[in-house]
Amino acid sequence: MSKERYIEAKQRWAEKQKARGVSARAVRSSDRLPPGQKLTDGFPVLDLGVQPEVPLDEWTLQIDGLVENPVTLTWAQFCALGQVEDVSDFHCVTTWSKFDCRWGGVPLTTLYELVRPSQGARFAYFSSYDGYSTNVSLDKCLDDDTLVATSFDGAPIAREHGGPARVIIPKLYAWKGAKFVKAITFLAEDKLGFWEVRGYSNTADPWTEDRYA
Ligand SMILES: Nc1nc2c(c(=O)[nH]1)N[C@H]1C(S)=C(S)[C@@H](COP(=O)(O)O)O[C@H]1N2
Ligand SMILES: [Mo]
Repeated sequence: MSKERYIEAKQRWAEKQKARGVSARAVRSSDRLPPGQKLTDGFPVLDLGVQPEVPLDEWTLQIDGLVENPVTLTWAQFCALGQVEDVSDFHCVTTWSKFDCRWGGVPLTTLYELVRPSQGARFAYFSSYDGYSTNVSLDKCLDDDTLVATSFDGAPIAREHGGPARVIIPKLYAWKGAKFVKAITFLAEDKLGFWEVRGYSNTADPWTEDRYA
């Protein structure tokens, strides 16, 4: 199941690159604003009140769990992986949306390929340097627009927006994208993250206003 999703995502990515060039965004409906959302020009900051400072020479990204090849990547090793840029919309559950965010980073599919999750892996659990966590089923996040992003608008992601590296999953509400990401764990069974244990929806689909469980 996940393997198929992964291959499909890689195919969509290749088609997108071929058709539109590196920084073009996916085709989407003409009505881009999900129900109940308001468009913002700014970029609000939402976090737990802690913006951890992680020096690049101390930063690592651990990818483990139900995988054949667990890794702990240094910043240099992470940056040596193929970087892409993708433009996507950002929808926060508190009802603001921001269009055309230009993120650069490493596709989740690349990391998936690197660690080789076993057949039984169906969920990803993301942990962050500020103690945050969130969980997503691989069916929803193994997509061509899911990135572990290190740049925004061509510049390193500011600490307040989750630098050095944050997860972007554009098709879900933004709380599913871990800022200050520290680890990605592939799991057979779902495990709820920080907001998910506090009543937020586990599936987080902006188009069906799937906000709270
Ligand atoms: N590590 C971490 N990641 C996080 C959060 C957080 O508190 N800590 N908040 C989430 C929420 S609710 C949203 S809307 C987005 C906000 O990202 P921004 O501050 O860049 O707008 O980050 C998500 N990722
Ligand atoms: Mo949010």
